[in-house]
Amino acid sequence: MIDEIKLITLLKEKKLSGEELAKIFGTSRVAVWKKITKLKTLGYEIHSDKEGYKIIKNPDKPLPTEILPALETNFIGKNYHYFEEIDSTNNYAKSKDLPNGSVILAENQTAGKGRKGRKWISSKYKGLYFSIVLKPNLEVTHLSKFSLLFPYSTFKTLKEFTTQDLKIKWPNDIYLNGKKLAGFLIESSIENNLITKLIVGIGINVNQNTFDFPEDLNYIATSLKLEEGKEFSRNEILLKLLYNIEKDYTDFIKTCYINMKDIEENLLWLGEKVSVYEDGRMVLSGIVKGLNSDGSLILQVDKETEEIIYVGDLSIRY
Ligand code: BT5
Repeated sequence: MIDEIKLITLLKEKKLSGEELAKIFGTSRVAVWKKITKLKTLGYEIHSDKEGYKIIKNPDKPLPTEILPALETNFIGKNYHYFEEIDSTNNYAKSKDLPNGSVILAENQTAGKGRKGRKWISSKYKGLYFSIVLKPNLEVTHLSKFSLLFPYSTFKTLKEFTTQDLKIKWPNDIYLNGKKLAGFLIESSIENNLITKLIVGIGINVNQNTFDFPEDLNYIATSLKLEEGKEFSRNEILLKLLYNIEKDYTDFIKTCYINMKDIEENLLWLGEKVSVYEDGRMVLSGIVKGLNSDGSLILQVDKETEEIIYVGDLSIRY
């Protein structure tokens, strides 16, 4: 058997002949040739001449062969499932009993889900669409605070890639220059007041052009490329994000603390008037005042009255 990751590591470093590779892996030259052909179909550019093979360009696809050797985490992503196409990574994660920290990523989702039956559009090879399976065994009272951790970690990570106006839209979106850049679908299992399992679905628009979105999303959605005018490495973003989420998650499990003040300072529409909707119906409007320590939103509805909005099926709009 030829270990693909080892083969790729070797061929990124130097040129090696079919014979040398066959010797290293204790296999035949035909088997080596077959593996090289497979790597080419995955998108690796491989130069070959009389002296041998050398990888000259890696695909910017979050393939296991690119992600696993570069992961700097202790458990998130170590069990990594990559699909060219799937219905929904959250559905896949739910249908299997996967270990803590498993990551399921798809290049395309045919039934990508938003909250409350809404859809998430996943243009192939353009964004990052993945789910993380976590088994925190934390008291359910921490759930709304805990749910903010993932958008917050993603926000901090994406800050490293853009200097433009990046904001957290309570409770679970990230906006760039006033348009939606990322969305989160967190599905939880609760037993005896404990959060036993979380499936954290994350969708981030990275290299989409305007025509990659359906027309009705053009005023709502954006990508890093659309705002920054250049392509980004999805692999680099994914690797940093998994690292940051693991760090924040591990800290949270120990302390149940999240820097709510920092989230508050980066809230979309802070100090502005918004309306709150439930099932598409406006139920309240007021000025966004900030966040409580449990992650609920404070709205000033009139001079004397503040209303507290809890993370649920509500959404806010400008
Ligand atoms: C969300 O729901 O924003 C949650 C999105 C979660 C997607 C990830 S991808 C991996 C994992 N597997 C899944 O099946 N899902 C998760 P919500 O807040 O309900 O927003 C949905 C709304 O966002 C839609 O009704 C559209 O208006 C808009 N939308 C859909 N696709 C979008 C996109 N690619 N970019 C920006 N906005 C989008």
